Amino acid sequence: MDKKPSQPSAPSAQTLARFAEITGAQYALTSPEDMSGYLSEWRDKFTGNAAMVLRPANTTHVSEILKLANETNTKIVPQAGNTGLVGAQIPFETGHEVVLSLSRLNKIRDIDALDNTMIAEAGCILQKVQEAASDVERLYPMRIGSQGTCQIGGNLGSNAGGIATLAYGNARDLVLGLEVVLADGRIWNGLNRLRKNNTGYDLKNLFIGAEGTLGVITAAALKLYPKPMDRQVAIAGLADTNAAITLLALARSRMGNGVSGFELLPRFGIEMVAKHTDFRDPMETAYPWYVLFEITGGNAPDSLRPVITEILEQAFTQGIVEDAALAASEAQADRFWLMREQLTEVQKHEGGSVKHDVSVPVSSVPDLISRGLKVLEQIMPECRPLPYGHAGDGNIHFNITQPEGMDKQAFLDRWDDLSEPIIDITLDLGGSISAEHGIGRLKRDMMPRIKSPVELNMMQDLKVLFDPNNILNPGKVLPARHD
Ligand code: 2HG
Ligand code: ZN
Repeated sequence: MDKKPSQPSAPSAQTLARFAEITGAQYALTSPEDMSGYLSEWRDKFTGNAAMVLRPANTTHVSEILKLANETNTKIVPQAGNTGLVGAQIPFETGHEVVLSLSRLNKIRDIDALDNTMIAEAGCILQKVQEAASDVERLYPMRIGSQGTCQIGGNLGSNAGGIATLAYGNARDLVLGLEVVLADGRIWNGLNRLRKNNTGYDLKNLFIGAEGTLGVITAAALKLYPKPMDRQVAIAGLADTNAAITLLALARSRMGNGVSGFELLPRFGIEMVAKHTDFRDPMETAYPWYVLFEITGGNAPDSLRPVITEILEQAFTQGIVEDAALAASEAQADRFWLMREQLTEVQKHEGGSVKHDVSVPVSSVPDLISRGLKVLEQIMPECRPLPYGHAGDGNIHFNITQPEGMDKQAFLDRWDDLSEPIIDITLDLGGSISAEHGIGRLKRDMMPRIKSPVELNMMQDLKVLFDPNNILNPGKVLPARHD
């Protein structure tokens, strides 16, 4: 399934020496120990080999590296924080590719609170960007579980989503301009900071979400927002998933775009986090479903407290919500969110997990979940479904944890049996098989199924135009034309 790209040969010793001259030998890694952190990702789902890992210091280095790669037909795998979930940043097993790590390009070049913009290099850790914005009383709104390690280049390359998408959009919506190195080494300085610039094709949006297959993003002009004056967070217990969608509509009718997080979790999710972390269920009674939701805005600290209280009271009176716990302090609000973030990690402790990152129209979330659960019950009654996530965006991680006591590999060998019906239901509901994680290696071979020939051909034509020698992350995102 995971076919390797056509890979003529390993780069010669002479070519590798020329790469090392560009970065300096100390930043051209070749030993297995030095390279190991770049050759697999944290879940160990994807592992590979490389001829070298290059750690350039700046855009000029990246440009020289790509120029040489293009001349010598060396395949390049761009990598930022290495937290991606579809294997785009991991080389194949051949050992012929060169990993291009952007992590040393980690400067915030500029921040302008009046313009509400920041220019950040690709290797900046997301949390550093959030903190730099906060230091000038601004908000860079992207929030994802891996924010302490993921980097801006990867966020943009994968068009990452996360928990604030429903209020602020995906990575793509947070970018005004880009600096990109093209496959032949040319540098495009497109670091536009204008809010309005209607001058032809929108090139930046080709590179965002392209997973390093069209060019290497080295810096971005990011949008900042005013820092909200207040934030209120609650966990609500619900009888079913329809109630979640009704609660979302109710919260939005009061707060509009101020609903800045709306995450759905089944009871199993709460139990799993409680089992593996020090999180304790804030409600006495157990409910089948939970929503973790946040509203932000207001004009003073705690000014939204009466609003969230009213929303919850109204929801309770209308029978939408069974019970709710309102975070009593900032620290408790952080703990509620930490519980949600840890849910990704704790799945590992329960063995194998078949993962999905699907989206459907928001109103179809209950349908997706009930149809998915029914079909899984028939295929493997003992499996432990964990459909959770960004219900406010219609984006559900319909993950399936292995049955207790089952051999992990035996469970993972059933991946396609368990996954196919979830994909079928998603497509039947007009949904997408990748809402926020991208395509990478994991979903590449599904592209012909989900894209029309016309759409796929346009993408393949663009690839040839931008990267005629196919040196940039070959074998990721797009199947070869004659596959
Ligand atoms: C999340 O929302 C991430 O926590 C990861 O997108 C989802 O573990 C997953 O499948
Ligand atoms: Zn997610």
